[in-house]
Amino acid sequence: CKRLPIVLNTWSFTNATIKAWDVAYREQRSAIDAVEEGCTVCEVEQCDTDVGYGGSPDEHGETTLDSMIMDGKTMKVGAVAGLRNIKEAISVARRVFEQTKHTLLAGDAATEFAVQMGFKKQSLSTSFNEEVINEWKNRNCQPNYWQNVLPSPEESCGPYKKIESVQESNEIENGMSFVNEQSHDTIGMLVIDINGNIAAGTSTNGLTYKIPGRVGDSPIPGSGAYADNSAGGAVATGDGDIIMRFGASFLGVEFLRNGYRPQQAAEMVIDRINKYYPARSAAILIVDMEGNYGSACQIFRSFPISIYHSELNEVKVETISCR
Ligand code: SD4
Repeated sequence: CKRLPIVLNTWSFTNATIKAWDVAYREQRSAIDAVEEGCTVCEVEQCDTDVGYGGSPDEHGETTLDSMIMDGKTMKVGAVAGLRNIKEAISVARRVFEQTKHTLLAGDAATEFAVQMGFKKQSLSTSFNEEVINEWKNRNCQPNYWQNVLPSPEESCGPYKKIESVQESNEIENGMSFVNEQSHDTIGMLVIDINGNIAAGTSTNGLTYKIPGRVGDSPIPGSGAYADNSAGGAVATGDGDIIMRFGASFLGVEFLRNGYRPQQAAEMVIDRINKYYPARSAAILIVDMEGNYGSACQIFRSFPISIYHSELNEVKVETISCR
């Protein structure tokens, strides 16, 4: 049975789901429009302070944005990574998709592109960022994402020096923070429109205290999201440094192509990650072209997804427990 159109996204970001549903169902517009406009809701609302401006500051206190959008009909992708000083990350990604032959623009130059496209340059930092960074400095900058390095004694947060002792190194490794229930951030959205075309998108401000320049899985095609009309789509959330090592979303869609059902495919993706990194968080949401979906996760205690499709009268949140 086909439940189209259908909108699904990570976490209980239901306003984003409802917006995408309105675009895909009431306005009967394309999946790609629905993904852009749905994810934009989270960029404006700063969903969980973890999408959009003012959240997840890097070590320097700056918020930077990662986003991508992918069309499963044409396999076109637009993405931005480490986008600075522009709030509308997924719309800039859409411009990369529509106005260029490139796939992914990064950093200051991505900002320059966005300004040329008419987006307004503005600070993404808020007083919330300052609080988060001050609190971190009070904890001597632990945990953070360095490994085998320590802040030099005269500075509380960097410059960092390499450490040689195994004991010191273990202490840091064990104290490292991973994305958890309190610090999840990414909206990943999948939409199949009334014409049976699928699109996928992500938008995030990444990980708190990340090393400046760090890019997560979210803007990487096949890692944070993937969509292909001939098989289905997937979006991932969690510890992007790990998720991208497995091309998790691509992998999930390939499992669909090989005949696995969405739930099996999702579990197989998490199994693959679990074999190497059982202590790092990861969650995946997968949909086939008929609107059947599945999800799986590890380390997060639970993983809610928001859903709207033609058999429902309202948006629904389904939550699974993680291993
Ligand atoms: C990242 N995957 O930048 C994102 C973060 C996230 O739930 O999804 N957290 O690694």
